[in-house]
Amino acid sequence: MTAIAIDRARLLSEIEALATISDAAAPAVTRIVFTPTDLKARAWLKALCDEAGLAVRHDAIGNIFARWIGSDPSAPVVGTGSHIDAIPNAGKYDGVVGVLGGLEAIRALRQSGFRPRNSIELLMFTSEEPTRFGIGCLGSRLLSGTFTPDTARKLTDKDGSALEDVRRSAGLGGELETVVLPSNYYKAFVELHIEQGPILERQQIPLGVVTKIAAPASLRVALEGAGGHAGGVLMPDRRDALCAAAELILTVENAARTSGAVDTVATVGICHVFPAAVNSIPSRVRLSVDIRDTDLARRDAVMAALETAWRSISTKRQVAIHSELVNADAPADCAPAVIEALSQSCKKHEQKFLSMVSRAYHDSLFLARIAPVAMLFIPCHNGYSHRPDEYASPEDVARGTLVLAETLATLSA
Ligand code: HGY
Ligand code: MN
Ligand code: MN
Repeated sequence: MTAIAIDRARLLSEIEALATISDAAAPAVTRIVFTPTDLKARAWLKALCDEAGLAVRHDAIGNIFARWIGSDPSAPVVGTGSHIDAIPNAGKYDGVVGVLGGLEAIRALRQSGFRPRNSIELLMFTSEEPTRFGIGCLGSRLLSGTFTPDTARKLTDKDGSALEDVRRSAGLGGELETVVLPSNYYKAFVELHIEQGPILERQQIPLGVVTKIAAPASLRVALEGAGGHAGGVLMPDRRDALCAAAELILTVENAARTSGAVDTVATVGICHVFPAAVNSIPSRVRLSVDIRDTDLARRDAVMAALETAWRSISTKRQVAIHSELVNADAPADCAPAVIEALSQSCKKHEQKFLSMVSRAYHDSLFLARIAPVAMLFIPCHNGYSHRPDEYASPEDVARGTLVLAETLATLSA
């Protein structure tokens, strides 16, 4: 076996090429699951995996698997991968670094003469982002059994199109019951990803070994007040849904800021106002609330405190407030053996690394339900992500890919 050599130029040109398969003008990237653009990107990726000599398949929800068959094809598989769907007005590295870096890691290992005992499999997960169907990690939730097929079949997008119809129109046959994997399918799973935070860059450390993935929760909140003429209804008579929403939004921010821990974060990312007319009192508001923490009990305590705060807003303002839980997932502890393999790979390549938590959620959060997982972070400039100026340097992308390749070799030898 010769030294592992990452073809940086090829990898970076593939990241750039994928970024052009987008529904937004560069430098933004938008690639929503099962849109024509997403299907084009999937076909492009499959062609690359075919070219690399991998055995490519997809499942009923569209997760793509590209396998390098090992000398013991029946042994549990070593997996790597991430997602290529992108939220509106996103960047070109979120998820993509883990998919194309994973592919490059496999190609570099094949080139080096390494031969795995355990098959090594690249995964591209369907719909890591919640944009279209309201919940993230759809593909990995179904793979891990975290989500039942019946629950998935109830999902519709904002146009009312059912997931079942959308996936079948995208050419995905079979039943969702066939997606779940047995718990011994993967020996280990390693996901390479940009940090989506500022810590590595601030501390000038080139790699992060993730030991824990935060617990995400999200809710939909509907507020129902009374509309009316902006001139004719006097203030004491109003039940303004947007003013109630404004107060509610500040309770979300305040709850995260005063939880006693910096690891509690909360965001209201969507606010739809009805009728949204300059001279009409808002009668209805729809909000999304995203709450996360590395500590499950603390996150749940914040959620309970918010429900109490919202009830008092509702009473005080005579505005009905209804919250619907979309997801409340447990955090994941990464597996010591995979953390160790990543740490040893960093040391072998004389790279400093930081053990850290992931505040973003990832498909690894759900793969952790059925396999030992860990993640490898590379810095992203200013921690920017989910915005067009998301940026990871060629050196950092290549370094992360090299350490990933080394780790895959260690785990599959
Ligand atoms: O929201 C997240 O943490 C992920 O980027 N979907
Ligand atoms: Mn993302
Ligand atoms: Mn991501």
